Amino acid sequence: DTTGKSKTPEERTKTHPCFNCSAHDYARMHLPIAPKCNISCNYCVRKYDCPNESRPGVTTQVLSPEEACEKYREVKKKVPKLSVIGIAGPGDALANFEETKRTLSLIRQEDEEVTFCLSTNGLMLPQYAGELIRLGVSHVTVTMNAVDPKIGAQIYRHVNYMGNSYFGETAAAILMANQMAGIRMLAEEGIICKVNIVMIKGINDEHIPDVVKKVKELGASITNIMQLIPVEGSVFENIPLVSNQEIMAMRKNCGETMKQMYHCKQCRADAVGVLGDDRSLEFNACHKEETE
Ligand code: CLF
Ligand code: SF4
Repeated sequence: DTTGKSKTPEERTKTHPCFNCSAHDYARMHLPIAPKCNISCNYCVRKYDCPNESRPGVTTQVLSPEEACEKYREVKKKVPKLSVIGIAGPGDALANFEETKRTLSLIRQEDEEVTFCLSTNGLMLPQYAGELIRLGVSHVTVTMNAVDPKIGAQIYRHVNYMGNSYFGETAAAILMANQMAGIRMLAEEGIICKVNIVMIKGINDEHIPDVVKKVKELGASITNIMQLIPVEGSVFENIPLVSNQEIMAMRKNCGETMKQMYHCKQCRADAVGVLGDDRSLEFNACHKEETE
């Protein structure tokens, strides 16, 4: 299967606005086909989009793979320089693997060129990395907030893996082992990996440089250190905010280890357009009443 392989992942980075800030005039479109999640992060409230790669407090309407493909056809006509299709929730892309696979396959049947990007918590990456590569996914984001299970145990309530539920340090250890193995597998195959890290005051803030060193060793290309925006009703709803200065200082510090992202817009799971100028509402017939 060579579909989508007309360009190498590096060539695709040239027109990927998240992985390359000089590609800012290219647009991406998220297809919200993945509602379920297989872990439980303490900063998450599941009636909203996954905050690992989304603006908190936004609820996206889920589409079927067929509806998503139909929407892509419409949007492609109206959005110039649409270069990237991303699967970023509203839950976890790989906790809904059948939908993710079907959506990407449908789109590839009618578009040989568009770049496939996907964001995940990484739990199922070792299982699906090979299939993602066969589907022509060239860019993957894994949200990885810790590399020490003791710290991870303060961030994740549980992990549902292979039919069992795990808690505490066991849960964190399973998740982290899979995130790390998954990133390594993808990077070895030439897939471009980004790691999102949610900076949580008093929990993982001092630990972030260690996370960055580890993911560099695994072969990731860039890290995106993000502010935790506390969501009402989540375990972390009262966590103090990390200031912009603190985020910038952390990125600068970690920039000595590897490339940092400075332009993330914490998009919706159905974001459409260039970064920073979201057109999702224009293309959401049923979301017209929603305010941002
Ligand atoms: Fe989407 Fe994410 Fe792909 Fe981009 S978003 S799946 S890598 S196509 Fe981009 Fe949005 Fe930040 Fe994500 S600005 S939240 S980094
Ligand atoms: Fe929520 Fe995303 Fe964590 Fe799942 S991975 S619990 S959707 S923040």
